[in-house]
Amino acid sequence: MKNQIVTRYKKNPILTKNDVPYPVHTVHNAGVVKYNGKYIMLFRSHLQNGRSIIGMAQSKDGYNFNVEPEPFLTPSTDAVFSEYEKYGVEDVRISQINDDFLLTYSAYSKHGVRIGLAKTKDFKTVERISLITQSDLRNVVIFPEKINGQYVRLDRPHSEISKWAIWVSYSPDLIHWGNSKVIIKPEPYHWDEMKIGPGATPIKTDKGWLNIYHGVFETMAGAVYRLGVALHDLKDPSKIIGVSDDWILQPEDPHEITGYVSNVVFTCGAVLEDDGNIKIYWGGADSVMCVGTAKASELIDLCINNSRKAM
Ligand code: BMA
Repeated sequence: MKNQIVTRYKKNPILTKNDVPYPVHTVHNAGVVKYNGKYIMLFRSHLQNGRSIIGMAQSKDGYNFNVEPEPFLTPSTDAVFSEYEKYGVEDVRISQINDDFLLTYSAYSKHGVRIGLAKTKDFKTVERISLITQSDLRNVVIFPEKINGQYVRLDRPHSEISKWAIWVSYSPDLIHWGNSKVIIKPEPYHWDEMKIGPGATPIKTDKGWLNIYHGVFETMAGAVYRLGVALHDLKDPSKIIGVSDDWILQPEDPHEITGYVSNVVFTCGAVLEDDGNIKIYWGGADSVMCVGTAKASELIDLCINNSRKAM
């Protein structure tokens, strides 16, 4: 077993608050996608009131990003959405289906946290579609194609009687979701024993959908957020082919260990390149953005040959 599955980019962090031309305190938990030969990053930033907005950065090589002068998504003023976004918008995931880029984000308000769905074709204008969950759910990630004629998403509901786990739901139209079921649960006395949640938008490979997720372990010094990987059946993503027993990334660099929230690596986006490498993007300590690469084949191998039980 290789000790380092993810090779960190030597010049991490790749984006910090100092790169943002408007006042923010953090840059983290970004969804990333390739569009028109460029990498588009939608990152979260804390404002000085502690609430979050979403900014956009672009890059030609996936490592050097330039931030747009204005934020990309801020709490809505439209009546339908504003009631549920007053405390901020967070942690965007991007899924391309045909010409549409679907954006799922956490919408916070005094009513709890829900998931908003928005759509863009060009990353210039963005249209909100619907709030697609009640409270409390976070970390909703839509698969980047319809499967068996349906949209499919990974969910992470909150529960008081069960450890927070990864679920799946289906929709005919992106608005109405159902047939939900739990598919991966935290493993007791394990690096992800406290809670798990979907991370990056699932990546299609010939062996299955790669799901790079986050798992949390509670220590005497607080929670540690790490990344793990699971492989889902291509035709039925509710079927888990395997879940790597080992994490693939843990906080190790100084900007992952110390920051707004210490000991956190948290992903919302990864990009598969033509050479079989995956660029994984993660927020370090809820403060900065980092990137590293992993071979798709090695992640698949971990899921198949080093698997723990999914449930
Ligand atoms: C989770 C979310 C993430 C964050 C993580 C670590 O509950 O709020 O956005 O990165 O905690 O603080």
